[in-house]
Amino acid sequence: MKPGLKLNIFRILILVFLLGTWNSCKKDEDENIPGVSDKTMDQLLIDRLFNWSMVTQNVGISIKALSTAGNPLRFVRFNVYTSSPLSGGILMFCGCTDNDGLYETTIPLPVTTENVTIVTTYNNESIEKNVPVLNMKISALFDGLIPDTTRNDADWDGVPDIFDDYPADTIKAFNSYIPNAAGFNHLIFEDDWPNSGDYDFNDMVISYRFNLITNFQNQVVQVKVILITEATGTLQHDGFGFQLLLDTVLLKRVYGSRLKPGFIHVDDKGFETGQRKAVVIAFDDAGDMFLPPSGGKVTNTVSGSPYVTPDTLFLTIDLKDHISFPVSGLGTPFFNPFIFVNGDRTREIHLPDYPPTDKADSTLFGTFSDNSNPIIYRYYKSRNNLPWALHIPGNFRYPKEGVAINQAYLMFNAWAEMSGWGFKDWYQNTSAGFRNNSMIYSH
Ligand SMILES: [Ca+2]
Ligand SMILES: [Ca+2]
Ligand SMILES: [Ca+2]
Repeated sequence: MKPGLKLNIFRILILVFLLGTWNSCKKDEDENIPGVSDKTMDQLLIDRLFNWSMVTQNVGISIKALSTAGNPLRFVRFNVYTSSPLSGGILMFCGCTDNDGLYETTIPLPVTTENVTIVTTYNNESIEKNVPVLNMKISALFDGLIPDTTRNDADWDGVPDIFDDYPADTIKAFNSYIPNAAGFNHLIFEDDWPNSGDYDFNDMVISYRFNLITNFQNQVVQVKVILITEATGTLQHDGFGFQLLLDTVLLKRVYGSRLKPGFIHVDDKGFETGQRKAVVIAFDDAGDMFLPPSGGKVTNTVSGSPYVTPDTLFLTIDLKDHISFPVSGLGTPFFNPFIFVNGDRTREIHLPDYPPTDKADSTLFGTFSDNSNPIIYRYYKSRNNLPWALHIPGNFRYPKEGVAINQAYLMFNAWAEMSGWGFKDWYQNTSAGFRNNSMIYSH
């Protein structure tokens, strides 16, 4: 253990102790908690290898369906919910069993998720199990199911009508959602790269929900995205796009991008030209669709300034006919997202340790505050190992204009200095001591 790290852990333990003492005597106060690290972003001691992604993990799901006789049952549908649907749980993933009676897939979940609820409805009987997430795995056995041979399957895809979200479409069978059928994940950006900015992470605030549409084999055939631009706390005009892991040869078409003529060049399928992997530019200028309120310079980051309704974009990506991928083969949404800054397509800003696309100007790496080194796959991290973008699951309330994220979220420093192993809920915990609400944007 490095002496610095040891000292850090010691400091954090003291902080935790102080905070605990404070909380026990002053429960309702949520501001000015003594003992919370008041370091500025640049003072943080961040491990060089920390990639800031310790908020979600890919969890393997394995569900088995057996008959009363102990035989595997095919085409049994399972729904995976955030918690019991009887008490407000929301659908995340669903699919059906194969010849071995298995439904297996991969689902990105917040690292704070401890349980999910799995439900099957079989022979009009609904069976529900609450299942823990253990070592990035979810396993469940549903046995004693009575085989039912009377079910209709109008589109002949093998998935009975009662289980088929698309009962008249042979290609499609199920809707699975990230993060779930009602929620959104967040991407937040600083746009001064390669200079360090003010770390308010509101220069571009995007929330999104994916629908991964799968077939009778639980393989993805179509991807739908709801993409909401919530705030642009910047004077620059930025665009947003993402790189898929896939070659465009495997893709049929993308619909829904909002591009003005003459800036972004796309092929007849809608993907950006000159890219080795498929790149979708969702919009080329947030300023075009999301104007600041009259007299204002930034949108939805200054409390008291008129609120602008967030812009919503619907994207659809069709895979080529007869091409499908397991969820894990597609990669984890939002795959490799990025913004590009102020009408300069070559100035891309990605999540830490995610590579640029072929359009990026790589001569900017290692300049100003940036400390990227493509040779060791180190990207978009500063000399102090700080990021320019963060991916945050679920609802997230971003800081006000000019307020660094660690002034709004008081356990951010501890989380970051512990490389994500402590205070994993820094962004979602509303208990006393976790956030300073006066530093968070509201309208
Ligand atoms: Ca069917
Ligand atoms: Ca179908
Ligand atoms: Ca800002």
